[in-house]
Amino acid sequence: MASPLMSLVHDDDRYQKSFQLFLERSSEHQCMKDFIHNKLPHILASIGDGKSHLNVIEVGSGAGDIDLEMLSELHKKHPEVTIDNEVVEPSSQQLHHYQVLVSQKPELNYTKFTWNKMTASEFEENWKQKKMTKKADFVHMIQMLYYVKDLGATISFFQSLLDKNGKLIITLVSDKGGWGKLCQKYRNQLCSTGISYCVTTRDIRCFLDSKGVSYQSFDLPSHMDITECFTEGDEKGELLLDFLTEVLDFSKTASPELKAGVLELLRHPDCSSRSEDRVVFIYNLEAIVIDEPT
Ligand code: CQA
Repeated sequence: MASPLMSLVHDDDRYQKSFQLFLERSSEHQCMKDFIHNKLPHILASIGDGKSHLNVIEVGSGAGDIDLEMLSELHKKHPEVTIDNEVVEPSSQQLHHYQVLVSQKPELNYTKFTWNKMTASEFEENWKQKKMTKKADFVHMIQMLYYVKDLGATISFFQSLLDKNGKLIITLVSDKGGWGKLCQKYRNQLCSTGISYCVTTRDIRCFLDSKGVSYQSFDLPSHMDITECFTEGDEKGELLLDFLTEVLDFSKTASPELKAGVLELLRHPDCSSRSEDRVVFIYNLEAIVIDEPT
């Protein structure tokens, strides 16, 4: 019997390496930044309702670069207010990067950071245990809901923390585009590791629709150069394939059939476009904005 595939998440060194290469080869951060600078200011304009202090919760902040850009837009919209920022991130390495970043920016003195080195569900547990009554004006979950067990419960909990006029922003890959196709076709083979789940914004929209929660949605087109994935034995191609499939050493551990199938899907016109001699994986991120507390 073939040995089960291991999740990339088990090997933090390799995960970080392949994630960094993914960021270099993709427009993901640029597309997030476009959203943050062009759309987010309007979304943030109505939060707070004249308060002099705002509470922010960042769930799965990672190294904090995207989070600080969002914080800076919040500050631009509400320059007079102080901000209490709860950072929730289980990786001590990522949290450390974030803390270093903050220490290099004295202009962030309008913000008090509280570092929660824990998962979203541990944060929820703590919050309930301490019977916290604090409400949040702005909660965001950027590219993190792949890693939670109970999508609906997690969204509902953070939504329940929203104050009047508060906003909850979720981003994930959309079901439209390459990542949606990969998920749809290989859910059973690639998502059996029980650490991350094949969720797309379609799952979020279905959940919110079933609860009658209204939301706004923004499409954020992105792409990724995956040319190297098609050169057998190419080190960078293998790192990118690991990120795409979230399988540790995918090229070496997947069955020949699975590997051939995934490569074929990746270069299919449904998933990628060809420009000159490059293969470019086309996908969408989607931002979902919820603005009603439960
Ligand atoms: C971050 C983390 C994960 C990302 C991302 C950014 C991701 C895609 C794009 N940007 Cl910070 N992960 C992802 C999304 C959908 C998807 C997969 C990975 O389907 C691969 N699955 C196997 C097909 C993993 C369960």
